[in-house]
Amino acid sequence: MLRIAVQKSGRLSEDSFRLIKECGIHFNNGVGKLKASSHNFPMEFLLLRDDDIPGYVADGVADIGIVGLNVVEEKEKDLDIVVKLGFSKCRLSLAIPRNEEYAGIKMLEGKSIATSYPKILGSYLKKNNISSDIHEISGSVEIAPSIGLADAVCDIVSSGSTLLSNGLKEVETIFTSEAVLVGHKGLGAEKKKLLDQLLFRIRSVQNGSNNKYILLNAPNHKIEEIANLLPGMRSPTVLPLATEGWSSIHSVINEDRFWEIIEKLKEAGAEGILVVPIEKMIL
Ligand code: PRT
Ligand code: ZN
Repeated sequence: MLRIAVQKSGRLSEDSFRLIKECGIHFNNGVGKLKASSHNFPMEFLLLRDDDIPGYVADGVADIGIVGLNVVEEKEKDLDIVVKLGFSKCRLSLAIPRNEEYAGIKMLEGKSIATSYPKILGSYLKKNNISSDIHEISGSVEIAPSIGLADAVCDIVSSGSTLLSNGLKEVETIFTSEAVLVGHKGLGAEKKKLLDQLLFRIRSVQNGSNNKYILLNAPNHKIEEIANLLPGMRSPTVLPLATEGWSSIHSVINEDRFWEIIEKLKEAGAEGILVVPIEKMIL
């Protein structure tokens, strides 16, 4: 049985549970329950506050966990970062009152900075040879300057609207984060095998969402030119159309180069281009 620690409710929960479901692992998490188990994969779920996840995994109470890299870094526990999950992306940034001129990081020398991330901030300041007064608070960091508690803040930013509506401006990004799968160091062979099975499924889901299935029609004399634009998993599939002299070409293209390839395909004479999402992609 592989025990996974997942945030009970908060910004990581929905995407964590979605990923587990997309991996084909079913479970029932009744309202208010702190534990759940799957009936089709040997996995047990511990539903926790995100701050507790690194500790539970480091101690081996949970074998693996899903948590923000910012929390992993701040907690300084000895863990394996198994795979980055690509959701809950955010950054930890320094911000000062909007009406103040920013003259570089040196201006924070001797100033007070409110944060919930004293360790990450402390090591950033140390690296930059700055000594500031770190004021640790657990929430609502953004109001600290307006109530006179601190000169600046160091907080998680996503869209930036919280800073803006509190009269602050972002001046330095000190850490970038996303959700990660963490693992206990030294898992036994049985658990390692289950983790490998889970990782195989996660990679298939990730490959699926990073790629699109593409179908298009082209005159036969253009097949070679078009096939060269479409590397596919091996090479594109070419099927004859009922109309003489035409074929249907099928392939897979990466999200990153999607629009660039579509433009080139059109120039090369492709018609009736269809693009379909891929649920899973086994490589
Ligand atoms: O209850 P529990 O302790 O489990 O949860 P929590 O309240 O401590 O954490 P939660 O659910 O808010 O966030 C969990 C994780 O999501 C964080 O550790 C980050 O890794 C990630 N994440 C992604 C964020 C944000 N985006 C985010 N925007 N965490 C917090 N915020 C907050 C930020 O603190 C600030 O107050 O949102 C505000 C800024 O958002 P913008 O969009 O206005 O910039
Ligand atoms: Zn938390």
